Amino acid sequence: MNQDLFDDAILPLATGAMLLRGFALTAADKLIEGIATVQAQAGYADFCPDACLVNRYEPGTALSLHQDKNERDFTQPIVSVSLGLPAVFLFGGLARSERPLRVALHHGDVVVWGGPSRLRFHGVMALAEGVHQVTGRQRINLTMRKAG
Ligand code: MD6
Ligand code: FE
Repeated sequence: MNQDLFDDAILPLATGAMLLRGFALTAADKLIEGIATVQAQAGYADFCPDACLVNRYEPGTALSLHQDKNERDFTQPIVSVSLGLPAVFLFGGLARSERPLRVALHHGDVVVWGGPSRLRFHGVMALAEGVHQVTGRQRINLTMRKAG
């Protein structure tokens, strides 16, 4: 692999936090297929101690600034995969008042935040209208974290 291209695809956001541009691109089709399969299986969450949340956004939908802090284990990072329509990710500080970075996320992008960044506030701005060739009129976000 071309090392320069590889380096360019890793964008640090803060200590312990980075954007891995396009890292899930080659797996995207299989992920979308897998999400559909898993969501058709009732009760799956009951057997999933290490949580993977699937969130779907339509144009106009936003996610306000929040911390992912319902888990018992903060030693492991959050891994977030974006699929479908682009979005502007808000990546803030440890206090809600800290002005967040605005990061454009596209199909196949992965954001990781852990260590000193694990409890940073983050959110998603209202999705712009659009149609994606794979997901249609939606963005799918996979959020993975160690739950218990
Ligand atoms: C995102 N998602 O959609 C970020 N957090 O890019 C989240 O921050 C998130 O989707 C907790 C639970 C579900 C989520
Ligand atoms: Fe979150």
